[in-house]
Order: sequence, then C-alpha cells, then structure tokens
Amino acid sequence: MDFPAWLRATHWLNAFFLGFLIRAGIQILGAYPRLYWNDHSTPGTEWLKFARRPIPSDRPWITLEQERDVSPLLGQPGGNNLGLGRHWHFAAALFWIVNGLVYVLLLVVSGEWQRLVPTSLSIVGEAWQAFLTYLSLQQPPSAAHSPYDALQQLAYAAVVFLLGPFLILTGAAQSPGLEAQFPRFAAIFGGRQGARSLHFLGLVAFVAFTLVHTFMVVVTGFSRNMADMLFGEHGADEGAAVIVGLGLIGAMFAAYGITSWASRRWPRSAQHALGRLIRPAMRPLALRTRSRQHYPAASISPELLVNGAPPDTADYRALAEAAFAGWRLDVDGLVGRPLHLSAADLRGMPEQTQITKHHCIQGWSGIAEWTGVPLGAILDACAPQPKARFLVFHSYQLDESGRPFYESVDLALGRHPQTILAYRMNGEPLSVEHGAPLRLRVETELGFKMVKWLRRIELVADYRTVGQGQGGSREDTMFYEQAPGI
Ligand SMILES: Nc1nc2c(c(=O)[nH]1)N[C@H]1C(S)=C(S)[C@@H](COP(=O)(O)O)O[C@H]1N2
Ligand SMILES: [Mo]
Repeated sequence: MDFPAWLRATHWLNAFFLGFLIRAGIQILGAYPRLYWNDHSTPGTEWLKFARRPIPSDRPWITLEQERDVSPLLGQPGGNNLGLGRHWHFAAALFWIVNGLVYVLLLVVSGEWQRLVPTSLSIVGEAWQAFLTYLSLQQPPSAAHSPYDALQQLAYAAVVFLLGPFLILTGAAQSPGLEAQFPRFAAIFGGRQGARSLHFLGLVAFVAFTLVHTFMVVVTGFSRNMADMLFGEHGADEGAAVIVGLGLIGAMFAAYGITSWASRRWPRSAQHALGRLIRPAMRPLALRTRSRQHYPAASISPELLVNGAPPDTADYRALAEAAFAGWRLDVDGLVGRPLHLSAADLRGMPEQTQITKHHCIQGWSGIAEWTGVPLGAILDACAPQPKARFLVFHSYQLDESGRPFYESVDLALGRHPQTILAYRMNGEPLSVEHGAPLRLRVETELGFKMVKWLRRIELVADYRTVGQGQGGSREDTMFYEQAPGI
C-alpha cells in the first residue's frame, strides 16, 4: 500500500487542526492589526497594518480601541473576540503538535521517512526539472514518483521539518513567561514583535502552501489523488473516494462554523472547556518561569503605549488633584496584619528598579524602567494566613462594564523576584496614564494582570468568590485566562 492508514489519518487531522489555527490566528491578529520589527511598537513604525482607525493625536491612544471585528468566515470564532480566539488557537495548537509528533514518530519507526527526507543533493536538480515540467503544463513521469516527485517531496519536507517547527518556535517566543526567563530565545527572532511578524509570515506561507497543494491535487488527477489520500492506493474505487473526500472537507468546514457559532452563543462554556485543555501549558509558563530581565537603559521605549482609560471618578480625581496626599493602599482579607499604607510608607520599604518588557495580550510590547516595592516585602508585612492562595488587586478605575477593575494573581507570583508595586516609571513619578500613584508589575504574565490605579490588595482563598468568579475583570468580560503565561 502506497499510503498507510496512519499517514492518511494524520494528514487529514493535520488539515483539520491547521484550519482552527489559521482561523483563530486571524482572530488574534484582529485584536491588534499592526506588525512591527521593533519591540517598542512605536506608532507609525509598523511594516504592515490592517487597521482603518487612525491613531488619535489629541489624547492618549488606548490600544483596546484598535481591536476590530473579524468576520466569522475568516476568524475563529469571529467578531471582537481575542479571549476566545486565543482559547481556540492554543487548544488547536496542542492537538496539532501532538498529531505532528505522532506523524513524525511513525514516519521514523515505519522506515517511511525516506519518502520525505531527501537523502541526496541531486533532488534539487530533479525538483527544478519537475518545476519546469509543471510549468509547461505537463506532469513528471510517474517513474519519478517514489511516491512523490522531487518537487513535491522537497515542498512537503520543508513544510513538515521547517515551517511547522518555525511556527511553534515563533509562537512560543511571544510568551511573556518564556521571554522573561530566556530573553535571548525571543531575541533570535528579533524580540516579541519580530517573532509575531515572522509568525504571521509563517501563516501566509501555510496558506500559500495549502492553496497550491490543493490546486495540484485537483489538476493532477483529482479522483486518483483522492483515492490515494483516503484509501491508500489508486486502484481503489475512485468515485467513492471523491464523495468521501468532499464529504470530509465539508464536515471540516461545518465543524469550524458550528464551533464558532456555539462558542459565541455560550462564551463562558467555551472559555471553561477550552481553558481546561490549555491551562496545563498556560499556568506553568506564568508561575514556574522566573523573570530575569535586565534590559539596558538604551533599550527603553521612546513611548510606552497605554491600555485602559484613566479613572474618571470623583474620588480618584480628588486624590489626583491633591497629588495623592490622601491616597492609601489597603492590604486586607486573609492576613494576620491588615495594612493601610501611604505613599511615604511605601517609599520607606525596600526599593527595587528593573528594566523589563511589557507584553500586552493584544500583541504589542514596550520596554520601560520600573521602580517600586517588591511585593514580597508587602507580604512579609501583612502576614498572609495559610488559607490565602490569591492576591486580588482592586483599582480605582471602572472597567468597560462599569464595575471596578480587578485582577487576581497567585500568591506564589507575589514572591517572584521581579514582582513589584511600581510608583516610578523611567525615573519619573508614575503618570496618571500609566497607573498613578501605584500599579502592579508581574513580569512573567501578560499586561492585563498589571492593575493600574491601585487602591486595595485583598488576600483570598479562591478567586472564584470575587467579581464574576473568573479571576479578574478581563477574564469576566473578555474571556481571558486567569494565569496567562503566553
Ligand atoms: N485598572 C486597569 N489596569 C490595567 C488596565 C485597565 O484597563 N485598567 N489595562 C491593562 C492592560 S490590558 C495593559 S496592556 C496594561 C497597560 O499598561 P500601560 O498603559 O502602563 O502600558 O495595563 C493593564 N492594567
Ligand atoms: Mo493589554
């Protein structure tokens, strides 16, 4: 048999998961449709954008304003849906990677790897000949197929052994946890924005390959190729192969449509079901990695983008007008010793300065210097009770739904070396835009966890008792994950 059953099965599964990855990837791109080669994401320096909305010049640009709706024909699940798009993308990535590993493993143990891996350089010349033959609208002689012709073999080998791993690596390099612990890994790709741009180009390459591949399957003998791909050899019933093949492709597209529709209809269930799959990879990337970032002062971004509009409540305005003289940070909940700290109290505690990279979930990044109190010092002072497992950070700001913005962080993260409460940025007192008078920095996670305009830290046993119970404002309303390490 030319095409063993495992080969046919992994081929179709690969196509199925790739469809989810591409669709959800387009969804994620829609949340920040600008691509850069520099990690400052400086407005105006993008090399490609799919953004219609101009950048406002008269007020700070809140990057959430850039999110755009994606048609459900292109995006998974469609609409304005970064949170669920990420869930679909990472869940599909897990299955796609496992399927790919099974395929490569079986390729090796079955000895079939020789059908794919070139063993002689003469394949380059043969591939060129095959290319010229196809250009003249002919097919290479079937004797040249073993079972693929040289051009086919080279293209498939490149997709399996180069493009696939390239997408996995450039995807991983966008993880705040990995980049915090291994800054040199992301630097291979030119940093987070380089990795993101290359990841996008990898998507383009995959789409281009799929189009050419499908076109060739159709024009070089559709029914015979379908018999190969479904029944393993061309002697089989070719008519039945075409029907089964088209049915399978139709079912794949139906699955994209139905899962997109269902996850927009029941977003909380989709968040939970897909979350169960991706959390075993997501949480360790945030909790087990350690930030050891020490960027030089020269790499600080000319301008750090802003997300979240400053609070426009009367109590915050009154505090700001008095230069935060009356502001206090409350630390309470499951603590042995509740704290009520003024700005002067915080300045009397140990001080730490770090130059780190900010990773927004939407896709942009920026580098800044932060100075503040290690959260560990606050934990020492408040004496957490043994039951305490999460820190809930409450803001003066109201989120998009009108409720006070909050986020929860695992207590273990509170003692990470670069987790601080920052009151200075780039040597200046923290500006209102960036969270005055105090904001969280937790450098192995995405930016949305770093609550700005802090008013209170509450220690709890379980974040499910707070807000809508998902772990924070963004988890509650935008279906993000509670401990986002990627
Ligand atoms: N209170 C509050 N904190 C917040 C937000 C917000 O909307 N409200 N946005 C978060 C997000 S999504 C990001 S990326 C960072 C942005 O920090 P910056 O504006 O200082 O760059 O703040 C985080 N902290
Ligand atoms: Mo963000």
